[in-house]
Amino acid sequence: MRTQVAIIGSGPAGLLLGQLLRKAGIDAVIVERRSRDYVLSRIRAGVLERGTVDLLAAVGAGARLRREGLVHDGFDLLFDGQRQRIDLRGLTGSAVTVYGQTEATRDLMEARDESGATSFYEAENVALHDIDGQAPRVSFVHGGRAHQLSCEFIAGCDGFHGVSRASIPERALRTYERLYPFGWLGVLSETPPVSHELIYVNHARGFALCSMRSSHRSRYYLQCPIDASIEAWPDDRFWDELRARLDSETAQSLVVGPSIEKSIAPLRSFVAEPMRVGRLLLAGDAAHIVPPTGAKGLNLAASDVHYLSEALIAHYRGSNRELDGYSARALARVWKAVRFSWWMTSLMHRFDDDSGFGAKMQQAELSYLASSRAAQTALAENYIGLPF
Ligand code: RFL
Ligand code: PHB
Repeated sequence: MRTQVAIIGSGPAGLLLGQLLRKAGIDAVIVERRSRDYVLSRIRAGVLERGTVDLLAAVGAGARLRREGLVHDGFDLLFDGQRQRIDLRGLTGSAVTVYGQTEATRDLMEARDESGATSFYEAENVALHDIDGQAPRVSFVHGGRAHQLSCEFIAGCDGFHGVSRASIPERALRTYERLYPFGWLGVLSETPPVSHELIYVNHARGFALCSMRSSHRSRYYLQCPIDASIEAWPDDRFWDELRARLDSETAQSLVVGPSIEKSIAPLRSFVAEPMRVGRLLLAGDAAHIVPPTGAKGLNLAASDVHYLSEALIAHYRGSNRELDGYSARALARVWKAVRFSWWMTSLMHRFDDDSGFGAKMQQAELSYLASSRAAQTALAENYIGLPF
């Protein structure tokens, strides 16, 4: 088999790239390790920046998002028992859209099906070859048969644990990492959200987040120990702990119900540089991870893929300048989101801090945020997403 761009991974990065290339008449084949249903069963991001929404619309995957996405003009920070609203619209003139990653992925898959493009799901033993040469290849086993996919470029969109970054010789990459000493325990429930906007909670018992997927479906998170197990968190314990981290008015209006999904995610910041090695181009979680506190991961995947599609389109029109500049251009935006996610994580979580100095810094910063429009504007402009 032969294609112009072999895309590894059918998450948001791979699917969006496939559609952007298709629109420009560039052929791309997707090779994904998991089944479609498995990819759609992962409950992850919920907040889309304006730029991400625009990209989805531009590739014909925006109709349902326009109908069902919830436009949020602000969110609350809850600390010291008080809610401080961050007026995204008033501070920046823009907003974010709450729409599940699962739904965006489904819309992209449907758009891809309609375009008749080739995808291989449940591909085994995916391996990359000759990424340094002029004629890279991807080999894999599908339905018991061995396949070779010859291509001109490989787009590594296979997430943090994928094969793409792992195929790059160690000496060609520099990585930067910070692990946080806690995780997020997430619950999805068929209950109305406790508030019409998101609430990020700084509490002595730990961070909490009240989010949603729709007017009847809620998503809640609790900061938990890094080694916590799901079994130790039956629903009742989760709801009791969440209530304990909310102010009394919010706690009283919390509607609880059986969890329909429950999972624990570790928190980490990670960046691999450069994002291009030979004819392999990394995008999304394959190149970088941010803690979910700033709601940036999926949105970074979208901005990477926007830059990458522009670079590949320019290449096929005869200019290589954009491909040569891809890594630097993408990383400039990535590092700003890494900084913001790290800052918001540091501001809102409980850290082991014997001296109490860290907690005092959080209180001072939160109190400054509450009193300064300039500080709120800096938070808001990062949250709605820096331009790309
Ligand atoms: P994905 O979604 O991980 O997709 C990668 C795909 O590659 C496949 N794959 C392989 N395919 C072939 N061969 C191999 N060897 C392969 N290895 C892996 C995988 O099966 C998968 O289908 O990466 P992508 O496309 O870069 O997208 C990134 C986003 O998924 C991620 O950044 C976000 O989910 C992060 N995130 C959030 N981002 C936001 O922008 N806003 C949010 O509100 C937000 N909330 C979150 C989040 C992530 C979370 N977790 C679980 C870490 C909340 C949570 C709890
Ligand atoms: C979510 O709804 O899953 C969500 C929202 C905001 C975040 C992280 C996750 O910062």
